[in-house]
Amino acid sequence: MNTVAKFGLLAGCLMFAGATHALAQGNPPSLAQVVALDECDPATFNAALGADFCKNVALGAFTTFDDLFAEAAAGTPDAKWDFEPDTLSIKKGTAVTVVDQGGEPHTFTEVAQFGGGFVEGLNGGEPTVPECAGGFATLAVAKTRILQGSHVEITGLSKGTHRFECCIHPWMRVKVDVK
Ligand SMILES: [Cu+2]
Repeated sequence: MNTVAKFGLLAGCLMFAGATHALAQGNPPSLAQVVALDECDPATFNAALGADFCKNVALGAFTTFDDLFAEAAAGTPDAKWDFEPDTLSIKKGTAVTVVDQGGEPHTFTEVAQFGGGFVEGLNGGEPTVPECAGGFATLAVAKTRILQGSHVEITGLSKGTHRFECCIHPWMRVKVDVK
């Protein structure tokens, strides 16, 4: 490639970068998505927790009910239970939508500090955080529940750092920085 061609390519890249930047400034994103994932094994979860608790289409990627507890107790909670992404940086006014693409229910509960949820056997020894205490018998916790295939939208987040975790699987955590 000769020098003129190189320069042309560079200029094109710079113009493209400039255009992208302008677009980003003109249209700030109004919605940021978080996905909740799990790979619960329908056979063993439903045997333990009741019919239709786990509606996952696991396609071989499943974790059994007993294994999930064993992994959590060993301090290596199952990474297939996950909120993605783990951190979000958004502008004030942006809504956060959380979609449960897993097979079982989760919660998206704002907590002051990360810690254990309300299922002691999944806490890996961490004490239950106050925001999860009482489980679904507590209205405030039940309101943060997300069922399989549904989503919740979090709006009105103030500037600063917000922490959300699942009160059932407390290693599912998201930090949202609002600027
Ligand atoms: Cu969960």
